[in-house]
Amino acid sequence: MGKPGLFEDTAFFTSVASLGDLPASNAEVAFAGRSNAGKSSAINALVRRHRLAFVSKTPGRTQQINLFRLRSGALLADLPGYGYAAVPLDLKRHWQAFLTRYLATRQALVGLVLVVDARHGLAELDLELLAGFLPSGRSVLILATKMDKLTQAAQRGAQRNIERALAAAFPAQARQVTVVPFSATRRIGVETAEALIGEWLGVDNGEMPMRDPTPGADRAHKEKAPRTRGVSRGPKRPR
Ligand SMILES: Nc1nc2c(ncn2[C@@H]2O[C@H](COP(=O)(O)OP(=O)(O)O)[C@@H](O)[C@H]2O)c(=O)[nH]1
Ligand SMILES: [Mg+2]
Repeated sequence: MGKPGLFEDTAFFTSVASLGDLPASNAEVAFAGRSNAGKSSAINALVRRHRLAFVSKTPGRTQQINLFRLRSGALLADLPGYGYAAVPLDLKRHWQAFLTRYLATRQALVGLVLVVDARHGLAELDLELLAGFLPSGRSVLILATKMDKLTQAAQRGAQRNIERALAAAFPAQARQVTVVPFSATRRIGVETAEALIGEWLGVDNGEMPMRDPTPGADRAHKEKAPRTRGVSRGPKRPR
């Protein structure tokens, strides 16, 4: 005990509804997934706060990027959910295009956390998102969440289904993707997810790029870019 955790003291930072309003960032981890998959709940479980990210009773509501700031200065981005049936088609297209552009242009992005309801597995839109992101060479963590709703045997089956679908769709990029069984309510997979995200953010060696290479990223905002500080004592990953 006594080691400050990666997500300790995480605080709400800002919300943006357009990409031009994104703040400067040195390192960012984005949470994407279908509407209602459990993105906000996963963030809350990781940061050990009940209501930091807004958990919605009405699916399809989050239509902005909510950003949270870690003690290290890195940002977590809670992205708008996709695929909710009741959202009008042109609005759906708008948000899909928005996500695609965010993933393609956000230089600070070190990795993508894709939150998937383990009972449903990977949906077409999840595969499309991965197809757009994996060629960048960056890492993906798939949180197969709501595992608490499945029996032990069904949990193993759900994970296997996701891994098989990945291997079939992206045979050359399998090494970029890690599937972790997860539950926000039962706190399954929280430590594994934290260790992996910590690795992406370089908290094990305290190294992190200090400048945002995004063109014009510091133009719109007066805020000082978040800086790393005291992040060298993150949890070591078992090898
Ligand atoms: N049983 C269970 N319910 C969950 C879990 N994660 C999220 N939920 C529920 O699923 C619904 C959608 O969660 P939310 O985090 O708002 O999803 P988001 O739209 O992806 O951000 C809410 O009713 C949550 O309480 C989980 O791990 N287990
Ligand atoms: Mg949400």
